[in-house]
Amino acid sequence: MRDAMIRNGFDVYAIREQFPVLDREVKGRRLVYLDNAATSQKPQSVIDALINYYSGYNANIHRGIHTLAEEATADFEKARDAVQLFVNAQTREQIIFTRGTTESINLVAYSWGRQKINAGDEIIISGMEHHSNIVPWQILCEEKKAKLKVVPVSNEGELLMDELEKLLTSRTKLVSIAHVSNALGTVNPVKQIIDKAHQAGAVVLVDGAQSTVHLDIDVQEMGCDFFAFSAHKLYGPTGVGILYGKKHLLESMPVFQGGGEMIKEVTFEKTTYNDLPYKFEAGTPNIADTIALRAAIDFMNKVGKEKAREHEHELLYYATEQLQRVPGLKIIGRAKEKTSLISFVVDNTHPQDIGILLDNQGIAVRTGHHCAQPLMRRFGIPGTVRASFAVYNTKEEIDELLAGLQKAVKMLV
Ligand code: 7TS
Repeated sequence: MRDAMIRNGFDVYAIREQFPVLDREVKGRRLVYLDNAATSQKPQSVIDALINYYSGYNANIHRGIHTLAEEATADFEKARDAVQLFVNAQTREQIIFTRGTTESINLVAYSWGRQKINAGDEIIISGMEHHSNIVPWQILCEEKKAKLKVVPVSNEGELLMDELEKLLTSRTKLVSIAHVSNALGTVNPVKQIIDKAHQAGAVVLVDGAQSTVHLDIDVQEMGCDFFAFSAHKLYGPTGVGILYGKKHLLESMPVFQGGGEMIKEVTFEKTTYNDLPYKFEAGTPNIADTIALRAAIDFMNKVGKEKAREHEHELLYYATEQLQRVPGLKIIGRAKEKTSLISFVVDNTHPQDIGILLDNQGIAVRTGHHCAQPLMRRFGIPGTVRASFAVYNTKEEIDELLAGLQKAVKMLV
């Protein structure tokens, strides 16, 4: 088994050594961390980047002329360049740092949405959205008397594309859709969705919170108007998000928050605003964590997305096969295209009880509605148990999950 996970220059055990937390014990057992869709663990290089910043050149950026401020500013802006390359944005000005995917989506809803959405307009989302891609649009629609429409989900957990076509009208101003579902793992056909939405004259926001770590992201090829994601799901720190936008859209959008950095000149009579991207980055940003995001991108580039994906797919297929051996287990979400995530329920058990019994064996999974309550309602369940795999997970860990589950189910049923 060990040899099966080392090949083509990919060595999962060497990767694991870069993640100090994977060595710890939980409840007397070595940690098996399978909650990567919530947040991934961080490699030593990311932790070092944080320590180096705070111990070597902590300073506020863009303002100071002293050496520390110059060093911090240079590294902060290098992170922007790294993100630009990582998602293949046309220019660095189109990369805006936020606090997370949630804030990126809210920025678009507040700024673009308040300017462009009027009474009677329509916004389309899907039935598998995270609450972060539902609630900001609901707030906007309520305020503007616009209509929120939802693309339904099939029993397999795929979007019903024919229904999308029926929902698109000349009143559709925005389609905001998850690239990958956090609760099912479904990879949505975003390129097709974007083409159809553009034909109808709508703008498209892609929520890349779950896709960016697994798939190659090329925002130009994808053609999306906005793309939002979070550093903490990409082996980077919490508290940093990214919003990519097409330049003409970002330029025409009103400011989001007011404060320092986002201005050119302030008088009591009138304020003029800064250029992109600073126009949308009010106040002191999360300097340390943004700098450390670059280390996370370096880590992913070194591993190679293609190799990571191959490994994660192997884990997905292995886990899908192995988990069927648990009596009464039903996988929720059987899309043809999935990332390395399995959601499931087990007859006559509650997901939370399974989660607790797994934690007692050192196995970390997510249980509950995964901030996708409408999707859970669609499947008629209160929630699921979700095991999500990262580049450092192994087949041995899936074996431990299987054994842990069999034990838990025996105790509960
Ligand atoms: N969109 C999707 C598809 C997500 O999976 C998440 C977080 C968000 C948006 C919000 O990202 P944030 O970084 O701003 O919080 N998803 C999860 C999850 O599945 N479990 O915990 C957080």
